[in-house]
Amino acid sequence: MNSRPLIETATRLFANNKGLLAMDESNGTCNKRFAAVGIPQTEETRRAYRELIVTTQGLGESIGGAILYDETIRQQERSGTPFVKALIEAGIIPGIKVDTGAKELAGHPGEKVTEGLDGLRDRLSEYYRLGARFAKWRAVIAIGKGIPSRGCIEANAQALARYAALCQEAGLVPVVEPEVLMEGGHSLERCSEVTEEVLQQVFCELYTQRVMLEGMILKPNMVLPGSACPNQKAGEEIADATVNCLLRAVPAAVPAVAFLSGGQSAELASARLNAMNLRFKSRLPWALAFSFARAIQQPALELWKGLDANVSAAQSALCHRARCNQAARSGQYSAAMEKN
Ligand code: 5MM
Repeated sequence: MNSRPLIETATRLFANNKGLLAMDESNGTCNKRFAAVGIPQTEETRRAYRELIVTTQGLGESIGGAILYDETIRQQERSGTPFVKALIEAGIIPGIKVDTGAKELAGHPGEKVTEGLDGLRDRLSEYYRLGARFAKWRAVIAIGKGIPSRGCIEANAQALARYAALCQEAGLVPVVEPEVLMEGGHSLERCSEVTEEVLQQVFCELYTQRVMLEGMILKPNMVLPGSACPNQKAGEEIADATVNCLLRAVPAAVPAVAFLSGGQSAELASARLNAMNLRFKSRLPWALAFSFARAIQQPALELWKGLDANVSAAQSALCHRARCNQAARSGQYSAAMEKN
């Protein structure tokens, strides 16, 4: 394994307070998001929407990498320019989601394990040839009565580590995403306890599978009360719980932690990331960044509505959210940014 290009890619992704844009929704997820705002669900509308994103002027000033889906990495602009080329010219490194989805975990009702290891070595080398320089795999952990089980945590952590080792062998930086879901009535403390246990198991497996920590990215959830928990918390409490949990579980050799947004509103996700950097930045061993999908894209998607006439307004909204999150990386985001 040649470590230098991996370390260089991991560094470039987050230079100048940039972060990642997750635009890797599988067709099912993308169609669901389109249906919710009345956009027809076809290959052409998915292509047109992704063209809107990759042609957004100035996006590369705040986005260092974009995570694509298998359909998207092979698509082109109407003019014939491949999306990968457009991203590279905008200064954005192309990435690719390589898991094949979370499936029911046998013997564990209500729990899932992410699949996609079969044939992964060959798929990774194809994605490298297509221009990807980093990859992503998401494991999903639910909190509920008696769950998560050790079986679920261990199966997902081992798959994440095997994926990460294969990525590094292929010259791709692995983004390791163990997502503890927000859904449920659990408390902030319960989310913290589960997130810490999951992260510790993930790093134990990454170590066992000989993954080079300097050449990977962690994409965790923020530590939050469940979405149905009556006791919601202020941004400072969430910042403290999240950073303290990460400090206990994430080795200092990891270059960056890039959060998923998980269904938080765009503004809350920015404000919480900002609070973490404001309160802790000088004391952290890793960059605290973002790898949001909904918290960057949702306002743009709602404005676009599938119409050419709305492309420019949607692109402005996309750029705005990317800039807000870039500001949050240095504790410079404020509610006033939303008014301008
Ligand atoms: C958790 O989802 C990831 C981050 O998105 P949010 O910031 O919206 O939480 C995202 O990369 C995710 O993996 C895709 O959007 C959805 O992927 P699937 O495979 O479910 O279509």
